[in-house]
Amino acid sequence: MEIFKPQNSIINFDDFSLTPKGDLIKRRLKDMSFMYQNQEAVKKLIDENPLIYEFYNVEIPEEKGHLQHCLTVLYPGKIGKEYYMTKGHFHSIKNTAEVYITFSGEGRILMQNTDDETEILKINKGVMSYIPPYYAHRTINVGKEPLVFCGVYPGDAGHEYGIIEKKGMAELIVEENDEIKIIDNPEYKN
Ligand code: PAN
Ligand code: ZN
Repeated sequence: MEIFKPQNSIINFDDFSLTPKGDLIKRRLKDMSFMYQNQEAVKKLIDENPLIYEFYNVEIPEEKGHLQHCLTVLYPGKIGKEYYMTKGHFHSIKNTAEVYITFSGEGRILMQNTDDETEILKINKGVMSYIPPYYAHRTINVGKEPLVFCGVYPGDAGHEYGIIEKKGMAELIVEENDEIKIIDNPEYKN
C-alpha cells in the first residue's frame, strides 16, 4: 500500500459544499432520465435538464485498507410523482458495506439485496445508517430541503451501476395525495 498522509475535508454547513472539492460528480436528469417511470414527465423537463444531485468524492486510493468517503447533496423535487433519487448501485465487491451519516433534509435509503428483498431506512439530520454487504442502495429525497449525507465505504469496493440501470429497483418511492408512498415498480425486470 502506498504511503498516504492524514487529511481533513471541510463541510460548509451553509451551502453544503466540500473543501477540497475532490472529484465532484453532478447528475442531471439527462444522466438518468430512463430511470424514472413517468417518461411524459421526463419529456417536459428534459430541456431544462435539472440538477438532481451532486457528490464530492474525497480522492483516496481505491485499495483495500483505505476508506472512501464522500458527501452527497440530493436536491428536492419530483419527476411526475417520483421523488428525486440517486441512480443507485451495488458495490463491485458485493460483500462490502457502507455507513451513511445524514446532516440535513429528509429521505429514504432504498436497499435491495441479491435475492431482490427490499429494505427501507428513514433518514434525517443526525441519523447514522448501516448499509450491509450485498445490498444495492439508492437514496430518495422525500422532503423540501436538500438531503445531505456522507458515505464511508471500503477503498476497493467500487461501484456497479449496470444491474440497476438494466433492472431498475423493485420498489418506487412516490408522492400520492400529499403522502409518501412505497409502491411496486410495474416495470421491474427480475
Ligand atoms: C454514495 C453514492 C452517492 C451517489 O456515495 O455514490 O450518493 O449515488 P450513486 O453513486 O448511486 O449515483 C455511495 O453509496 N457510495 O458508495
Ligand atoms: Zn455505495
